[in-house]
Amino acid sequence: MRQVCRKTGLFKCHCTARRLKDKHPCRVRAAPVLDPAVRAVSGGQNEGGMSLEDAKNEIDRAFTGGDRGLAYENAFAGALSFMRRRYTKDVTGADLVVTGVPFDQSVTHRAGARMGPRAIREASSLQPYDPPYGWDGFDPLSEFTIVDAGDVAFDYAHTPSLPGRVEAHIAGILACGPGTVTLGGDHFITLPILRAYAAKFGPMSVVQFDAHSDLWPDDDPDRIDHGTFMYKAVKEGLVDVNRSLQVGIRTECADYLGMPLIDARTCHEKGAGFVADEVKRRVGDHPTYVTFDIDGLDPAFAPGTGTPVWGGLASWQAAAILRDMAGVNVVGGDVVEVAPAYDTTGATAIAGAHVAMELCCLALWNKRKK
Ligand SMILES: [Mn+2]
Repeated sequence: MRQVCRKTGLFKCHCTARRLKDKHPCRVRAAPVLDPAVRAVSGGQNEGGMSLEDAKNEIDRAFTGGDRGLAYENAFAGALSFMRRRYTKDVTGADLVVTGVPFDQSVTHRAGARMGPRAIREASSLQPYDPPYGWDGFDPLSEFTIVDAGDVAFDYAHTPSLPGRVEAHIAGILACGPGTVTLGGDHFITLPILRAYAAKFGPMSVVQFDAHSDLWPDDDPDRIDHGTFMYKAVKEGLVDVNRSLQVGIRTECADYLGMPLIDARTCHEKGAGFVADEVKRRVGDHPTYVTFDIDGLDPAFAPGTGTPVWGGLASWQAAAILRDMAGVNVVGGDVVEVAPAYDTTGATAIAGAHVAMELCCLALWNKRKK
């Protein structure tokens, strides 16, 4: 038996957290080798930390695994859920709920984001072997119960009913306590999500990563348009403009409705630290929703999206900004506009999965055991 880390479940020789943190409580524990059938019955055998030796037996953790822990099943195999979290419609007791809205009928040009949730779940299977990098050993997968509640149900041929379905879906989760990280879907879905959040928290601080401000005027309540969702959110009073910020903008808009922004060029010239400081200064400790349109990234990093615009953030810039936002009172978020069909490499969905995981880190950071 080799020694494994109780916290990460890795062999000690692999345990990054132990190498990085002297205070990391890495203790000797025998690595169990379990019959997969036994694990399936008992569930959650990796909650205390599973070793790489056990990876050969782990499969379909989405329904054989427990609430917490890293995951080791082969990235190319098994039932897909976000980060191999438990797939359940019962969110009782969850600290955070990941859910999908596979809707893309409000796009201006190229459709395809309806395939985003599935692609992001698949891309996320590359990540759950280790705690997220750069978070000082913080391991939300082991420390908190994150579940995947699957996708919202809706009639694809009855678009007018979509907003109400999404709002009710999110409101139902929020009523149970946990926040949500939603996988889109096009950016319109953020409007009904914000309606649910504002009903619970009042007008929200919103941090929006995007190439577009989505503030084009649209006073027709029946229109469902991903380019006007923020206009409606502001007009409906869902957003506290003075405590919000848009990041990475690089398209014109006639009237920004007072919404402050840091355009892409300023991000490049002043750096990630400046942007994160501005976010913190703007939102303070107000309840904050982070909406990340994947087209905030440059098309070189995220080509699989409906309305790509050059000059955007590099993925390393977005990673640094999100990490440096730790401490912000993030109560929920989403990553939208991942349209995998325009990207044969899968890079866009991989970026989307990383963004979603960073959102989980931000939402749980203030609740972590110090
Ligand atoms: Mn957008």
